[in-house]
Amino acid sequence: MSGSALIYDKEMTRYKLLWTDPVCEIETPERLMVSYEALKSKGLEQRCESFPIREATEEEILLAHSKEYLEAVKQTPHLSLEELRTFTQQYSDVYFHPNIYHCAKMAVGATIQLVDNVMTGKVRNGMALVRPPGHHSQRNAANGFCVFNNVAIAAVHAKNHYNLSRILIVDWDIHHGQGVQYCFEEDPSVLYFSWHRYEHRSFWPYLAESDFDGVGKGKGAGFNINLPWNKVGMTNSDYLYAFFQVLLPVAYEFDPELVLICAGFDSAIGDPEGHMCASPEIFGHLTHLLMSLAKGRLCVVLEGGYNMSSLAQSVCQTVQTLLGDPTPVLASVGSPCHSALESVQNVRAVHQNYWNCFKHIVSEPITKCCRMEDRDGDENNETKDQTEDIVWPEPLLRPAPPVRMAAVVSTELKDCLPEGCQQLGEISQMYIEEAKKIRNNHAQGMTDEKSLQCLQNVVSVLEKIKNKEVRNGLVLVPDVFVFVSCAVQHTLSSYCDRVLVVYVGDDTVPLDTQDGRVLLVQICSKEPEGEKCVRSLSFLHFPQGLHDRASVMQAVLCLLLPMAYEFDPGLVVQVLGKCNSKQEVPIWAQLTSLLQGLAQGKTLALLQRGCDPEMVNATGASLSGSPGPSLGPLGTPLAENMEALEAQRQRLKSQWGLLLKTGVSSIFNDFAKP
Ligand code: Q9C
Ligand code: ZN
Repeated sequence: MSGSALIYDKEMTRYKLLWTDPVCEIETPERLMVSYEALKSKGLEQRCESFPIREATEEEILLAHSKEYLEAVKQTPHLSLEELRTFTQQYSDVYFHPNIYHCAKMAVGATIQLVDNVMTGKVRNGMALVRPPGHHSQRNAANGFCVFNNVAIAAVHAKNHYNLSRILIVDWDIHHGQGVQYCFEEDPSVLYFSWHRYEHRSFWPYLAESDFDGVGKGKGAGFNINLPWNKVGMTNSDYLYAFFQVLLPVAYEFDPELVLICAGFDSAIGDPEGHMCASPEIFGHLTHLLMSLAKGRLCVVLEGGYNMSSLAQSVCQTVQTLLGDPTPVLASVGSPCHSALESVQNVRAVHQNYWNCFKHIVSEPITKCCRMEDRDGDENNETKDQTEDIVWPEPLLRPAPPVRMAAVVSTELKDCLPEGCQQLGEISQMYIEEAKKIRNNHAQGMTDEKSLQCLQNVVSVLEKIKNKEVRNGLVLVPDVFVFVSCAVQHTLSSYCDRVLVVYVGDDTVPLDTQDGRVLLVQICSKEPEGEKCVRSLSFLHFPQGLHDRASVMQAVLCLLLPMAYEFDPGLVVQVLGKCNSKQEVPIWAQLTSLLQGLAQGKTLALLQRGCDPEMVNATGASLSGSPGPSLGPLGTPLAENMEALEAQRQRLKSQWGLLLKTGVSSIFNDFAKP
């Protein structure tokens, strides 16, 4: 199963604001036109599957709205201009038009079509480009440019129609989707995550329930996660920090069967509403990080986004990632700002009773305070023009190498590899010479012909990656340690500034990490001898073993990925020793998929010859772009493992901004006075 759907119909551009209203003037037909045109001009639209669009039925609309409200909206096509204005006035920040009811039915229909095509396996994922947006609309009310709640309706539809019991909704729009929150606040089968500009309740829609302590009600307590941004100007680092330290740990623990995104791009740079500073490329990464959940079933649905170039670029970044192209380059990822650290810590603390992944947090009761330095004042008075003057570099193209993966495995294992995987043929004389040179410099002990041949294969794969002929490589080698150092040395001397090595296993990896160009992260169950932590070497150590998936995922999401993103390698080398058990296959596969977000997806996997064929299979599948297998809902991580991880974080945090924590007074508060 593969392929991405793009659901769009020009009809949804056929309504607009008919009178003067400075609040609503940003919501224009152009928003949809520029998004769609950008997808076409970048050749992305042509690569997606298109499906005919339909209006939602009344029955479907009633899944999230009252009969009275539907009947009222149904009358709007027949109202005069004056009557429309009056009708509009009963709601906040929204306008009506004679054709908006028709468009709103199409927006819901498009979203349901997307969900149906994903759920029935016609495509793996997709995006619906719709207007009007949906996440502010409520059972009885239009609100914030929204008429019907597209995503909420589609979630209820998916629950009913496919008997789903766990749906994740990620709302990365810069406004709080209070309509979605209200719809599911008592429902534990729909986990709603929203980040939003809040500024201590001084930003629209000014609701107390948008704060971090809005956790859901009754049975749904814990299944609503609000991350308020109390300052404008949040960056890529803040967004990634929120994903690594809040959303992803919870999402993996929840183990959704379907992921829906309320994809507003008013959270990107240049937006007159959001005033944030995250680049369009970040949406490529946010999308990628969600693509390994729910077997890849991911439905992206447009919400806001009011700067035409920022919006169009962000939509393209999102769709290109859905299609599986290499993830974009991100400029300088580092420490989140203090306000973001504080918000994140508050959310984690308030959710510690609901989520195992936050259980280990020791914190004092949270007190809401409005920090004086957070009151910057004038930002809200900035005009639209000022934000439109902001400039940023246009995202670079993300060309995909013609071959996604090249592999060198023994004949018996060939069947383990996915289709389309290139088998390495003749090795050019140049690489044979190069391999000899490397052996002479780094592996004098390697004397047998077979090993030298294998080294030629590794060199050949690395050269193909360098020349952009191939994106990933997988090689089975006789001795991972000898080959990992050869591979790293060759890469550093020929084309990369930095290499990330991820090793799963207990033995000591003989790698020279002194010059800071190699970051070695070792996932192990035995406490390593000697130095436990220098900048370029870190041990994620699990004294109670790697079978404790909850702890391992926590380490991957909250430690490994943050360090890796900050390190920003030019190549990832994944190394797997022999002694790994079948049990670890799903974790390794997930890790492999997630690491595809680094180094524009360039990975060399070195597997010890004789390792489990299922490992070869899973690695090949993940490197080819298959979503990792589900890990099942994660249980409680073992205390001793978590303590070891926290100790490691304490050692590492001075070097990696994305590992910092603060906000509450606790023994883990990195900013507490000694
Ligand atoms: N600064 C969506 O993004 N408030 N709706 C405007 C003027 C309305 C946003 C206030 C914002 C609604 C889908
Ligand atoms: Zn918005």
